[in-house]
Order: sequence, then structure tokens, then C-alpha cells
Amino acid sequence: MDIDNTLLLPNSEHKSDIKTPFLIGVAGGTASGKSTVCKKIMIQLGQADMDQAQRQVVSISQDSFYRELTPAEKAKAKKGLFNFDHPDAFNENLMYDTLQEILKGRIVKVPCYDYRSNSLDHENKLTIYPADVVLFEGILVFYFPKIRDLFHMKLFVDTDSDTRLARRVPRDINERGRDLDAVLTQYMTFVKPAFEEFCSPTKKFADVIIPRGADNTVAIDLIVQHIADFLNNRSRYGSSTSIATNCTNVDH
Ligand code: UZR
Ligand code: MG
Repeated sequence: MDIDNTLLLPNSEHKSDIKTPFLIGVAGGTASGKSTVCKKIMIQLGQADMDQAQRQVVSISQDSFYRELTPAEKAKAKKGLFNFDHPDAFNENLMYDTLQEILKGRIVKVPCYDYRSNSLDHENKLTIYPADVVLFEGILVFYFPKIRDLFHMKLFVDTDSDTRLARRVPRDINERGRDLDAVLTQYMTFVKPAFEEFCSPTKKFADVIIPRGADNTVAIDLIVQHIADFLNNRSRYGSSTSIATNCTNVDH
């Protein structure tokens, strides 16, 4: 594995103690294993059981940036007639502004998403403290050009559609309070067409494509090694370590 060393050198122009995180985008179809890949990365880096404020690596979901629905849209959502897989379902500006704040090393608060009520939980916001590495995962994180351009590294979790559907059905029924008919109708009406139109074409923007998702331990090990090298160098040179925008040239 060949890592571009410009990523790791101290940057004399940034003498302050501001932590600019290494921002990693993780995209992929529904139930492809994005969250699991992020979790595995955190576990392997020894970050999963750490206190939020102490973490060097944090993971944020794009679901926190679903926009508030109008009463009419909420009624549609209740009947499974709202398209949550369309880019318009997200608050692009808030997503961009939040990532910009994170890149400036500021503390941000993001709402959690409640799939049962199809709404954001503003009461219980998650506080994201400045970290060295931030993972941002979601179906459309590479769709919006100005957001896509913020990432230092882009991963696409590429899992077969039938595998994804087989995972999505029990997940929606058990964790998201749906019945089988509603899950399949929503899948055929919105999820599958939107995947083909908006998500799948963003695979070409990825630096690393992870076939078979979280089962691909070799790919995850390579990515973890890359992040660990970055963290080691940052602790050696301090948090002002510069991050080159072309820092994703991992040979594998
Ligand atoms: P992942 N989603 C819901 O099911 N309900 C909501 O209120 C909001 C989102 C689904 C969304 C998308 N689609 O396919 C999925 N629908 O969450 C993305 N319908 O989440 O990447 O974890 O599968
Ligand atoms: Mg998810």
C-alpha cells in the first residue's frame, strides 16, 4: 500500500490547534452495509466503546439530514407514498453547512432520525466533537456535487441488490415498524428506481469500491490501515497535520 506522504506532513501554514478532520464519505444502496462498514472501521480502530468526546473517529449518518416534511408529505409518508430515496428528501444546505463546520473543527449537533415516525428527533441531538477522522454515510452522500467535493476519501459499498433486499425486508419489519406489503411496495415504487437513478451512478466518484460490503474484511483492513497511518502521523506531528485533497491514492 502506497500512501501519499503529503497527507502526513505538518503544515506550516496552520499553526493553530484546529482539528481539521480527514473526512470520509461512505455511499451505497439501501441495506448495503454502510453502517456496518463504518462500525467495523471504528471497532478495528479501538474507537467504538470510547466516550463520544474522546473519540478520534466519529461516524455520522445522512439520515440526520432528512428535511422536515410538510403535513401533507407526512400524511403521504404514513401511507408509504413519500419518496425518501430521492435527493429532494434531504436538506442539502444543512448537510453542507454542518460538514463545513466539522471541517473547521467546530462542535456540531445533529438530530437522530426516527424511522417509525418518519421524522427527526430534535430533542435528542447527537453532539459531534472535533475528531481526527469523520465518516459520513448514506445512500446519496456523493450525489450533491458540492458535498461530494468535501470528502478526502470516498468509499462505495457495493452489495448485490437481491442481498440488499433480503436484508432490508426484515430490517424494515423488525426495526422500522412496517409490514411486508408496505416494504415491498415501497421498494418497487421508490427504493429500486431511485437507487438506479441517483445512487448507483455515484459509484464512479468513489476512490475505493467495497464489493460484498461488510463481509469484505480485506478491503476494510486496507482502509483501517490507511486511517491508522493517518492517526499515527497526526499524533506525531500534531493536529495541524495537513490533509492533501489527493490523499486517496491507496494502491491495492
Ligand atoms: P439505509 N427511510 C425510511 O424507510 N423511512 C424514513 O422515514 C426515512 C428513510 C429509508 C429510505 C432509504 N427509504 O431507502 C433508507 N425508504 O431509509 C436509507 N423508503 O437507509 O441506507 O440505512 O438503508
Ligand atoms: Mg443505514
